[in-house]
Amino acid sequence: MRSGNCTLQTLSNATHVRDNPYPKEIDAFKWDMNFPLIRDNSKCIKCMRCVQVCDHMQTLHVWDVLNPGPHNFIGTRENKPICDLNCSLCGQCITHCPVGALTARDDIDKVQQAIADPNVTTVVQIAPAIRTAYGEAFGLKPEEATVQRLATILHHMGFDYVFDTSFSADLTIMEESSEFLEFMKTKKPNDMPLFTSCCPGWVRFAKSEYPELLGQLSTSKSPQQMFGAVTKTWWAKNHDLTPEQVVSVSIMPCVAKKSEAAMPSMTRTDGTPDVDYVLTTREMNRMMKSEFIEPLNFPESQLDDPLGIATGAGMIFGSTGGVMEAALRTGYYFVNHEKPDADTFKAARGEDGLKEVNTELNGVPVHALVVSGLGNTRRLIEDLKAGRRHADFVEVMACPGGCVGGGGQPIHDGCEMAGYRAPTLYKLDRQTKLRCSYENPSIKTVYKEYLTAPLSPLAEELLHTEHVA
Ligand code: HC0
Ligand code: SF4
Repeated sequence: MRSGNCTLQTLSNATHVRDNPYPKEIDAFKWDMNFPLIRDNSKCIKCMRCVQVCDHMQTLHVWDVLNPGPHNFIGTRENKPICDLNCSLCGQCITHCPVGALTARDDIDKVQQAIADPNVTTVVQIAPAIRTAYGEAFGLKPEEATVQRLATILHHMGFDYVFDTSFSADLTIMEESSEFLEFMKTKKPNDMPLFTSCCPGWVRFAKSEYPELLGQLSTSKSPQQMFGAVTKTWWAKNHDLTPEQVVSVSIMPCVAKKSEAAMPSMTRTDGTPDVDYVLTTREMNRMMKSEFIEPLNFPESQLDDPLGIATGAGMIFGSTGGVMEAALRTGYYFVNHEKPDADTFKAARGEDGLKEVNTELNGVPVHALVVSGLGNTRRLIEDLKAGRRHADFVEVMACPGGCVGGGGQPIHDGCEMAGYRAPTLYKLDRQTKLRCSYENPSIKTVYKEYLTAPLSPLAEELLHTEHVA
């Protein structure tokens, strides 16, 4: 999987090492191949990067040195099955591994089978952070790796409809901004804040580390899941399709999104998931390479209507601070009934691990915080609990820099890429005519034809969830 992008392979080639003279290490335990994160110890060179990243950056201690002595190896803490540990599935160990010892579960076959099945309609959603990164594996410049070019490629690969997760990011904002304004009506000054919940790495972290805070997490589903729910109901009905005839695929920069899609709370009453398969950016790139696709040979085309229409607010979701900025833009409109200057809340931008946005909504001061990286998140929560900090609304992203630096993104060994990718999203936001989620014409249609209004009974049923440990 990492052939051609493996530091050890590069060094071995340079030093003419062709064979491995050592016997293949026998795995100390059988890995659960259904888990979204896979470890192959036979490829591990014991560099300890996964241990360092998980311990120091994410403060989760999932990996450890086992069997101290000449036969030591890196494994899970206390050699426990990975699914029994508190792994957030942020995937940062994968993107920091210099070889291919850590990978994400490969779901390409299942997607290719769905594409080949004439009895189903395949729908694919493209996450905000993909538009900044997929071209890196092909040497494209950011301005060449457009989502419109990707739309043509995905159609060529056989997907029937190509849509945009940024559309449902706009939908998430409609629901989450409304939820926040309701929350502020009863919040007392020293109460804990409302936390965003669209990052499944953060939700997994909250469940294992701070279960007492789960009631503070927004009930609004993530854009990935809102997209799935709307596609298998409103959109399917409009196309004379039953939910079973639709296979919903998402392309995400994220490993944790694979587990989010499979959560029982994200399935329909008949037990089928709203999102059937999640591919990481790397998996999509492998699919493209297996079909000998040269992206620059493909022209740009528009994403399909109506779930392919997004505002700039839905696009900046892929960077730390983007969700908060988008939520405040629409929150401002909801209370003032006038369009805000889209740059009003720009204090949310930038790569810092913790940022503050102080503003006022309806004359009420609002103190919003934006945090990325789970170590930073743990420190912030400890400060909030101890009263050393105060906040009304907190955006949390598990990966440093947000999804642009996600664990499913292309790997450039030794380089942190979030700061390189995020500016593309902000550039797209500046270039987009509609920069606030409530302005999205498709969002207006879905409320008019189906959901009626944010937080309506149908919206609550389809677009909201409870977070339980
Ligand atoms: Fe993200 Fe998302 S912004 S979590 O980082 O909210 O993965 O890109 O798709 O769902 O939109 C990831 C990225 C998404 C979701 C959106 C959010
Ligand atoms: Fe996934 Fe984004 Fe959260 Fe990372 S920050 S775990 S990529 S949703």
